[in-house]
Amino acid sequence: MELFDWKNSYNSRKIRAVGFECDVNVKPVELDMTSGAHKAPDFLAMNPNGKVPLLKDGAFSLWESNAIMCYVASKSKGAKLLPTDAAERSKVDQWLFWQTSHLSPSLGKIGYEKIWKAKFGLGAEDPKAIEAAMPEVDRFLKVLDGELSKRDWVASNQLTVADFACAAAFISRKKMALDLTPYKSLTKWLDRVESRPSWKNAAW
Ligand SMILES: N[C@@H](CCC(=O)N[C@@H](CS)C(=O)NCC(=O)O)C(=O)O
Repeated sequence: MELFDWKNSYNSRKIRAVGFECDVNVKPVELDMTSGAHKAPDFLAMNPNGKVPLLKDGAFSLWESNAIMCYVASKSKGAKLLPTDAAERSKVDQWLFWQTSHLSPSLGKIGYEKIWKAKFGLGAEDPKAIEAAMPEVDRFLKVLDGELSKRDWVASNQLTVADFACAAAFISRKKMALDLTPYKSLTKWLDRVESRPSWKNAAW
């Protein structure tokens, strides 16, 4: 399997971590997004969104990082990280959808101001935009922290792909000046995920 990605992409890191965790070989192929490699016709033919990550497994290709994570996990012995019981699996799906619909879009507004504007020359950071985005960030951090006060892992009592999906959203928390100290259960969980060898191996 080849994973077309970019070293700054938090979406790619979680897929590589799942590959290590599940002992599935995922070979990274780095695209230089600053030079627009993700908009080249040959890449757009595989992903018309012009976005990374993109997985190629022989003639099969797949985009959307959480779908890719589940595909990689499903290739492991016993589908590690993906519960087979319908109710447990639905809880994993619930958190995967929540991460893409709520957690990452709210954090993304801060990331845009604090990181991406400077990286792509899109103007100065706007403190008012950050202030306006914070209530939504706090709202969802509270949800995650509250659930993690009841168990060690996001979706169930065992580690699943949902932990990698949610943890990846916090990769740039220092650059975003995000203070997680009020969220005690969340920070302990983040430490549990980030101390796994799979997570460390997935770093560029
Ligand atoms: N929902 C997508 C988001 C992918 C995404 O936005 N990727 C960013 C890099 S992290 C990208 O390729 N941006 C380039 C663009 O939007 O043109 C996923 O989870 O894979």
